[in-house]
Amino acid sequence: MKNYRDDFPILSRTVYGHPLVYLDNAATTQKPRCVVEAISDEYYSVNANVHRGVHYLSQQATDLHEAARETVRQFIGARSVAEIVFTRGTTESINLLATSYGEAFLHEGDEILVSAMEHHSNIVPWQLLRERKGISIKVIPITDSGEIMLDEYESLFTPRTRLVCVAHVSNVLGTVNPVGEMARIAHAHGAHIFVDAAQSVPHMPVDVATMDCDFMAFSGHKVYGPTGVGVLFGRESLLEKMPPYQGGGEMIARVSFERTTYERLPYKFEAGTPDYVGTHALAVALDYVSKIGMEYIARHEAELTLYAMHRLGQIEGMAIYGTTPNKCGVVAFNVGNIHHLDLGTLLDRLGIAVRTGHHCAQPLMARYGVEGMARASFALYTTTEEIDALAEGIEKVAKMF
Ligand code: 7TS
Repeated sequence: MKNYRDDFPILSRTVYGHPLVYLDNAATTQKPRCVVEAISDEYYSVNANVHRGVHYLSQQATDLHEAARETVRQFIGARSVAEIVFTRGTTESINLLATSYGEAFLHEGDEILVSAMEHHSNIVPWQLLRERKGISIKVIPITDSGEIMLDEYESLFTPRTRLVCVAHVSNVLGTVNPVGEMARIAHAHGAHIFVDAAQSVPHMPVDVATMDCDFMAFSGHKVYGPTGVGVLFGRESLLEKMPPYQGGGEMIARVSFERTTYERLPYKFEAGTPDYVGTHALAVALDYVSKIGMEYIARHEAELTLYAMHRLGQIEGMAIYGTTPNKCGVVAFNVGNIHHLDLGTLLDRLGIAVRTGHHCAQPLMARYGVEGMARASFALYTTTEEIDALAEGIEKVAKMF
């Protein structure tokens, strides 16, 4: 693996006098210089609101914003830019989907399926919808090693099942779910499928056509892009039937007090001034990883994950959650009786940044009978030396207890 660390200035800083070992990439990745500079360059030399102006700067900003949509389209293999809705991130994408899809397609007594390993943002919006619409939510169970139980999954379908909501990659277990197979089963039962790709898009090639999903979402900040911008992909034929999520400027064709008509896709779902600097910077981030190669990144991170599973697995008292070989980028664990918060706090003193707690997946914590876990998560710039530092750090901390 070529050393890309020099592209990320923050990686050379120290924390408490130690070189930073940043292993919280599932929460957010660091930003390469080209992304940070794209943001400041646009504010310094282009900035103007998009879509509204005839003037030069507005057109230039609009061109960058719409070029970003095309970059995203290519990156995820969508058919048309009409299928690429810009949002604030995965969470907003799912809230948009739940609200708008729910309005168009779900009725009292309908059922949706949600896996046991979902992030709260792929649970709570569906519960809010349940309160509004009287739908029911069924949980797809997982094995102890952290895999979806496919037979059980299929047996959950009834004639009332409308939608499956599943993470492509779990933010805790790292399991890569068989979303293509799950889509095939969903479609065979006349249901749609939404794939939460927040933890897969940064780590592997993701193609909506290959997955054959109906909807998909990801966040810019987890794939080396800026915060505050994300994507909802939806099949054009479905988005066409769905009502707007929010009302305002940008999303209308014509407004009168008697009757308002909406813009064409995807603008119907993009009320208000978009984060047009963020979308451009996201495109720069996607170009950056494309140039390195998503296959290359996937291979590197698969090696790191294997190495980490092996190295951490040797530590006395180590319990790793998510032991399927088909996992990527994340290792969640507890060590002996050490509280995960103590473990994280003491590792931090050594300059090692891991996340601790429930990882916004409390039902999953309940599934494993724990209150929380520590979690190390990797990125294209992570090295085996950093994993060694983590293992040595854990061993040092464990001696204190
Ligand atoms: N879905 C998954 C699978 C995630 O991992 C996250 C964030 C989200 C949705 C929400 O993304 P957002 O960008 O809208 O916040 N996951 C994490 C995490 O694991 N630690 O911090 C945030």
